[in-house]
Amino acid sequence: MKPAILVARAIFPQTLARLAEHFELETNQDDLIFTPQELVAKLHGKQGLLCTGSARIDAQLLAQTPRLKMVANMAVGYDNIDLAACTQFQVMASNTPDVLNQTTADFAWALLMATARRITEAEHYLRAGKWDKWSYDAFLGADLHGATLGILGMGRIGQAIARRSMGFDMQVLYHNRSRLSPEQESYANNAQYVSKQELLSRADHLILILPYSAATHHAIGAAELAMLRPSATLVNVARGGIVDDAALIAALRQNKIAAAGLDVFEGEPNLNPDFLTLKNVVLTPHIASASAATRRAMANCAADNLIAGLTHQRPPHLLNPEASS
Ligand code: 8YV
Repeated sequence: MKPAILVARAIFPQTLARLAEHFELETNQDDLIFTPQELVAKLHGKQGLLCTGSARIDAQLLAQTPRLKMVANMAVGYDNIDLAACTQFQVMASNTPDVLNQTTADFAWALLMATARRITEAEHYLRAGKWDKWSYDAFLGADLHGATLGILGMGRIGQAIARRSMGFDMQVLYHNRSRLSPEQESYANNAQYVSKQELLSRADHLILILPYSAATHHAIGAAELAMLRPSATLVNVARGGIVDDAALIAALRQNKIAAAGLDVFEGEPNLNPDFLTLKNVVLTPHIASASAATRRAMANCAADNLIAGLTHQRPPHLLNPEASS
């Protein structure tokens, strides 16, 4: 008999077909977002779960899902998963790294360019029929070429973002838990390691791409925003909780920074409605990895992990090897 799994979110039919070769599936192609209680009920008798960040996997859930052996997250970030609890309950957990690095880096640039050059604000003006003449000072933005790019969090995606700055002749500064190797710094357009304070005070454009955890909660709050230049652009393609959104809204309102490009929000998808009243923001609904090819690769990667984990092989992207013994 095939093991039973829950695919907790809607997914490509091809991925479901592949999973169905190995498992009895319960699917959710209507893409309902389950409450924790609903998730526990759906997981009854299931050995595997394929999920996204909308599923919180913690000790409370795991204590009620004794058959569960493996959770495959379709995301590189896994702040929704309490890894220590998974290990305690001998549940393997996996993520989908690497396949999304380049696509997410592309998007970070799209958001930076749209924000610094006020593209969505200008488009709204045009669509509203307000464009009656060219003006020398309409929609003046900030240059990217020759500017200093700051990157907070210099993992694989951060390095891919930095590399793209070569074409804009930018100087790259970064801050990270640890310094990169000389080879990695050279790949990342000769990025220079600096303190967080120096990064904030020198960046013309600052991109956040660090994992979310208790340690990085509100890594950018009122104090950090005050260190940024009034002309600075802030881009967040990491996680909502990294920025204190109320403090960011205040800084944007008071023009303490020039603009922000945000793909992630605290409490998303229920973002702070004050964001919608601001002109100096570009807001997107958590789509940095959303290219057709990359989302397919992420789905395949999550499926590979699940298939391996439930067929006595080591999942390629196992996050807690201690749980597989
Ligand atoms: C996912 C992401 O699409 O990989 C991540 O960490 O943020 C996105 O690529 C999203 O997290 C799905 O929950």
